Amino acid sequence: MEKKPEDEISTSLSSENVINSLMSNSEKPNLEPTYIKEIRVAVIGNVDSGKSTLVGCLTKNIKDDGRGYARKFVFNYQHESETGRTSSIAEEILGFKNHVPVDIGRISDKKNISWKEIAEKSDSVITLLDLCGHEKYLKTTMYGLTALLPDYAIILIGTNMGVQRMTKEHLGIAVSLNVPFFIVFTKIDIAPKDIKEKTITTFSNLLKTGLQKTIYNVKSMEDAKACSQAIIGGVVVPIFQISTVTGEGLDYLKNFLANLTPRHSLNSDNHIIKTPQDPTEMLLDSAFNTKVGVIYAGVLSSGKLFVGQKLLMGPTLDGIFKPVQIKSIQFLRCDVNEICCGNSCSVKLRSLDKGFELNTQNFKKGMVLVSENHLPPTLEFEIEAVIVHHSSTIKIGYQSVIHSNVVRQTATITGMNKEFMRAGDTGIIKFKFLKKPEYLHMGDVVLFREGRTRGKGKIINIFPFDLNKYNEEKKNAGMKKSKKMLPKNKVVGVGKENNKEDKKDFVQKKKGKK
Ligand SMILES: Nc1nc2c(ncn2[C@@H]2O[C@H](COP(=O)(O)OP(=O)(O)O)[C@@H](O)[C@H]2O)c(=O)[nH]1
Ligand SMILES: [Mg+2]
Repeated sequence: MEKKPEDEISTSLSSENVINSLMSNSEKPNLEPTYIKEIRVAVIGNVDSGKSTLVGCLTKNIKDDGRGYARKFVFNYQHESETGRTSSIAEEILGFKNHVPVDIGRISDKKNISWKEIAEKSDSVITLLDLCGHEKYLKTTMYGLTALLPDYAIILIGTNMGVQRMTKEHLGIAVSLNVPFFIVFTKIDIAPKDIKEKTITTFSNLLKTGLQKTIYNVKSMEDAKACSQAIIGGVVVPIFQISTVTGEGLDYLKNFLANLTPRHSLNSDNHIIKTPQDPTEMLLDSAFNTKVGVIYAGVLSSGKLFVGQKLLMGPTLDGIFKPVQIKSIQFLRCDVNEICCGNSCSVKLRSLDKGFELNTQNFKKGMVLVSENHLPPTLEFEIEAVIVHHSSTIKIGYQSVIHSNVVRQTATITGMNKEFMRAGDTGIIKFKFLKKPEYLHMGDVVLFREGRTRGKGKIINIFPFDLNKYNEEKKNAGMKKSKKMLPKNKVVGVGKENNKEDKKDFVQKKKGKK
């Protein structure tokens, strides 16, 4: 049965190629773990703006034909190739040695071959995260931006199409998460001059007046290099004008990417990635089955990870952590013995608890791998919030989907420091998760959304989680539910038949037969 790609990052990241790669361990040389620096760059923007095409052109060193040629090398799924629409998150890498792009050899969409070759030749790698532009997949795009901890974001705008609502939505998420971003106006080969000027002016004004950014139009290789440093503070927004069909502007963009610095190495306060000396913490974004067992992928946000290391995995649905051991690690599809924080990787684990089986069913979004001295999981937390968009008022009892790093779960507002909040209001909101305790960090950014409602905040309080109280509450809730499910004077099973009969009756009545 085909999985639902929009729902499962687990199906989209790495999957098939990682699996094959992990299965043929003996054939691959090991990589020096600290040798390569990885920089994750999220590609966002409206559907059809050219995101997958740009990822294909940059990573395969090809030009597009304007009819979907280059994006074919990027898609994860057959149905994506057929419809041309990205519904999952695809990753492709671009390697550099001494800030010069490495020769990728033969073009291949087999990531095992190409990634390994690139990794072996490079001293830095840009991982491009091709996200979905369609509104239908907004939750996947939001999850990609929060869970995969991108260092930077490219906001792509089809110059011929103008600035769309989804472009602004994606821009808002990048700003809320403090991810420095740059703008790429693409398809300049087919944009009429007046539309091109209007699109660029409208968006530049939005950045300048709406967000107080300084924009910089990149027009030379020197500009590109200078901008790769200037972007770090998040104030300067470099702007590129390109065409993937004629190739115009692509060299500047490549030179800019070649000189970017991983954000975590800059010790910026608002970045979640810690140092290799801190306790280990890996934020798991996906789990997938392979012939050799389940593989977990994620970003190492703190400390180091090494083969043989004993760690804890959780929180489970019951809010506990289970002991596991690292069996193998892959970074850029290559086996490594050790890896430092800041990089994404996939791991194979061994359960050290006989009662805990490692499988994709008991993997839940929000799980982490941590050392023993980890933070406690929590059900309730407080944020300093601002309501970005809401049509009426938000009160106690309001429910919303919470995004914070790998956490994505619905929560209810259980407390507020004011009676209600409207769009533009700030205040302190207390949330309680509906399904399970989560692993949160003080100071981390939280985004919440429901329909068109958007809010953001910073975690200022995490309430200790009481396992006994939680289990008691769950038991009570379960009892209430089962009582509700068996209403008095009703025999389960027969009701169904009665309903069928009722329906038949109703239809016959309507047709005037009775
Ligand atoms: N003429 C022209 N077409 C482009 C350019 N970039 C992308 N396209 C075309 O635009 C269409 C949409 O591109 P795609 O990458 O699927 O957009 P996405 O939905 O943002 O990923 C495809 O048919 C591409 O061939 C460009 O620079 N010039
Ligand atoms: Mg796409």
